[in-house]
Amino acid sequence: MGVLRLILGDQLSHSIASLRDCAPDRDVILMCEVREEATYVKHHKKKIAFLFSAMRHFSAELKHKGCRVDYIKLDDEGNSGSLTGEVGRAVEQHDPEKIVVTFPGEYRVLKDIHSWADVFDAEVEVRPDDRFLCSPEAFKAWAKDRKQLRMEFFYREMRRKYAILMNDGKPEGGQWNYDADNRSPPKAGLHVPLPYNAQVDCMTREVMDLVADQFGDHFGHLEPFHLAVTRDQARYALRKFIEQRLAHFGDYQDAMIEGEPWMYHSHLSFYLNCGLLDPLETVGAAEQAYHDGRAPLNAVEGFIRQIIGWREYVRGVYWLQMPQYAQANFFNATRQLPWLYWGGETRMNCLRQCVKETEENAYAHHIQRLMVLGNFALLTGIDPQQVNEWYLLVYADAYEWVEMPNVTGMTLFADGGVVGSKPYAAGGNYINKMSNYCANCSYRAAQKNGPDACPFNYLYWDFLIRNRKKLDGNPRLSMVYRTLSTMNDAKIKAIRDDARRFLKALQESGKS
Ligand code: FAD
Ligand code: DLZ
Ligand code: SF4
Repeated sequence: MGVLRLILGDQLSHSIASLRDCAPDRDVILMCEVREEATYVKHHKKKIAFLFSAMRHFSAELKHKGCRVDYIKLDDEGNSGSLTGEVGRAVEQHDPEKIVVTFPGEYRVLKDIHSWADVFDAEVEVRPDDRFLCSPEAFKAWAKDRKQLRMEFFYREMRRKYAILMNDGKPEGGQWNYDADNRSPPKAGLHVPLPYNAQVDCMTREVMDLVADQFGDHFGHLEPFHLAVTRDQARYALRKFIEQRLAHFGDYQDAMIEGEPWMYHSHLSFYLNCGLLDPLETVGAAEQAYHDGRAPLNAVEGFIRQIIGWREYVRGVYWLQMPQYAQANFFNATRQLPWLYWGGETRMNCLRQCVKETEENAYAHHIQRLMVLGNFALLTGIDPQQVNEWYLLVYADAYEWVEMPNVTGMTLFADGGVVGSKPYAAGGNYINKMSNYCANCSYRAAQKNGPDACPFNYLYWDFLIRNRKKLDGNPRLSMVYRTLSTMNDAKIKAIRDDARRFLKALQESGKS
């Protein structure tokens, strides 16, 4: 036999490097549903159903093109339950001249792949994942000798290199970044378009039954299932985003409305991250909408920055910092993840809404992840490893390369400032301004202390007091520490007492 080509669940791209020179008459493509990948963290039921269904559809497309695919279903007899086990069975069955695989999205999988040459006594070729615009090596070269890895400068290089939104070597419109025009609070009566809603076909239904049967104790709802599972469907979702949402993407990027989980976001991360959509085709569609006059520059630039800026940047940080990044804990935070992250009762309406939507959709938008769920974890000092595990399993777009820098770096500042120049800590005022959650909350957003005060208010100052030694030299926090130093002893005592009382009750309400 020829070559054994392994395609992982987040490598569902027909143009992926490991398929490029495939000889249909000699090579075997291996795809496998394995228990280990579904349970090394107990992924949300909808995430497993999404990936298994997308994998099965992709395998059917490959077969339709004439490729030979060994597709191992989760409940197939003999399924060993792990990627290494399945590669081993395929090597035994086919005796390939070599194994080809594309660079994976998680360090733990890369380690396994690197062991295969010895384990199977076979040549293993790991090809670069050139679906990304910046390789780990190129990022390392960019990062070398820089004191700070600021995303904005990285982003400008990507714009120049790929000639995106550029005009005669200058940024379109004269500025690199239009965030000053973005991020309005939600307006009353805003009409948010309905999200893309895929039809559930027989293949997806079969997978949903399998997931209900095998992973019934995992977090999250399977129904309703709304995600695209083929490239054609994902491209349709992209078109719908461009037509219906992109124009307002910038304006309401940070806004949160109760009962509106989707807002004007694209909901394309599911497809970008598993390979159904290509980043360049996605930003190309947005840029075209700008040139056609269908979306303003602030929206289009903001959207493109998320994809060629943040998305590429966090991947670069992940591969630059691993494996020690997984242990980062700048604040030595040790609190257990509270039960409320699993849907446990809480009086805090913002957290209740964001957890409920996460449970239903395996999705929450960026500001819900960062400024509600993440801000709470930061201020209450939850153990970063537990926070990472939660984010990795609850979101259908989560793979470690993208999840970890967003959690450890951007949200928890557990890396001490690799990603962010200061922690994204905020009191209730921010959530009150950017959402309507506070109107339905039993706490009072404007109240600073006492049993009815919004917990974010005193937890914010308590966090700054507790971590003063680590933070007060940070120039970006000098204003807040100056404000803190004007507070009298009684005020400080009220903050500390409220925080202690709240954290004790949180602890007693049960842990994960
Ligand atoms: P949009 O708001 O429409 O943005 C467009 C695209 O830009 C996204 O699809 C995504 O590909 C990219 N993007 C935007 N922000 C980021 C970012 N910070 N990092 C990387 N890509 C970005 N994103 C994931 O894809 N997987 C994760 O596991 C993940 N975990 C996160 C955890 C935390 C704590 C935070 C704060 C952010 C996380 N993000 C993650 C980033 C971001 O929240 C999601 O990409 C976004 O919410 C996905 O929804 P969307 O497709 O509607 O995004
Ligand atoms: C997330 C996931 C799940 C739930 N199941 C599988 C699987 O059964 N088979 C597979 O090849 N990939 C799966 N994945 C995606 C992998 O975990 C992903 O490829 C690695 O995390 C590397 O990014
Ligand atoms: Fe959240 Fe505080 Fe507003 Fe309640 S008052 S919704 S806890 S920010």
